[in-house]
Amino acid sequence: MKLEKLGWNPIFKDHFTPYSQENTFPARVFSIQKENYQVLSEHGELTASVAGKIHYAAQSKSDFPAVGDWVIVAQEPKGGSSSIVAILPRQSYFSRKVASGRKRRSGGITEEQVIAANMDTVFIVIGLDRDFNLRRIERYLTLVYDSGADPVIVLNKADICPDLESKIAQVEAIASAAPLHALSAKEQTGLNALLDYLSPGNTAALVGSSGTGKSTIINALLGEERQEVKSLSSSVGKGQHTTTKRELIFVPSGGLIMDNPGLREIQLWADEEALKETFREIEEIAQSCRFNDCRHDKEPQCAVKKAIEEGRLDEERYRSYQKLKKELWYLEESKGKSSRQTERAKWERILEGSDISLKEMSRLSKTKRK
Ligand SMILES: Nc1nc2c(ncn2[C@@H]2O[C@H](COP(=O)(O)OP(=O)(O)OP(=O)(O)O)[C@@H](O)[C@H]2O)c(=O)[nH]1
Ligand SMILES: [Mg+2]
Ligand SMILES: [Zn+2]
Repeated sequence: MKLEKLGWNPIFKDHFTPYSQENTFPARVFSIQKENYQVLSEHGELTASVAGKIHYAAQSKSDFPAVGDWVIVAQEPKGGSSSIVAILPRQSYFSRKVASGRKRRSGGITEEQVIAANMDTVFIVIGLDRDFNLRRIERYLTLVYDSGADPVIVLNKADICPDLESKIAQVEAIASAAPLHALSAKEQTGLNALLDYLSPGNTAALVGSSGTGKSTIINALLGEERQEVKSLSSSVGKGQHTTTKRELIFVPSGGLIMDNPGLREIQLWADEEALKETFREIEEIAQSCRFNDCRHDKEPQCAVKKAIEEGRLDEERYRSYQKLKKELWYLEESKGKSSRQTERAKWERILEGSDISLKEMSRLSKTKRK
């Protein structure tokens, strides 16, 4: 198998150079099951585990390999075990916020979880049924802009949508910069538009709520029932995920596509820049506010408020923007808190068995700083 077919490019090659030695080769992560990483390389498919040094250095979930990652595999001679010793820098990655750690219920440690790495395109799959929701599209768009991959909006289930034109217009009004395709995976219409993003060496991921038809789209592209699909379309919204595994799949056009379990309430993990991309027209309007730091609340001569009054800006959209912005501020705050918690845990580990207590250590380091 040629590495280029798996998405290998000169940038990855550069990153690989320092690792190049006997029994070490680059491979791409295709799927993950518990501790087992299914990878593909020039030597074909194999199962690898993660080397101890990755475990040791990991500060968060995002430091472990994700589906789509290019990794360095070291193989013991004569068919011995294989382990992943490094992850090559990601060229894009789609992630979400997760809470983990002992105090999970009360928020726990805020961590980033990488769902898909090194994607060229992320298809945001929205069902043209009860799933249809402009605010959800904005949330996904922000995450995809943040990932570095190109967002493409896919409106599925066109066959059961009585007002397709109106739905398309509504989406175009809030996401004019992203390509938009309406299709029916069930009736296999409109799917060809997706092939443009799936030529050899290209990788795309499907994201969206459960039941929007991600797996049905894959089956239609493959022309076979490879992925399990929810049996009743009426079960949409029941919260059960049909797909439970993230994995990369070759499509006949030569590209790779990644199926994902549906994400229920997807939590933002992004920078404010990504939000600005999603809401670029609001950012533009805000340029004309009298004050640079206008919060578009009660400030005089606020261009945003004026635009809403004059009907040039939809109030719902503006509220959505404010809501996501608040969420990002909150995220920044909890990131800081979590890194302090991680730091504390690290020091506890280091000081374990020594005579110095954490309190003392912290007093010492404070004195030093003065
Ligand atoms: N009417 C109609 N139903 C569809 C279409 N595509 C998918 N469905 C139905 O929607 C339901 C959910 O489809 P899945 O492909 O399992 O959805 P999914 O996004 O993979 O769901 P998860 O794996 O749970 O995330 C199934 O009953 C499909 O038959 C479509 O184009 N039109
Ligand atoms: Mg599925
Ligand atoms: Zn303003």
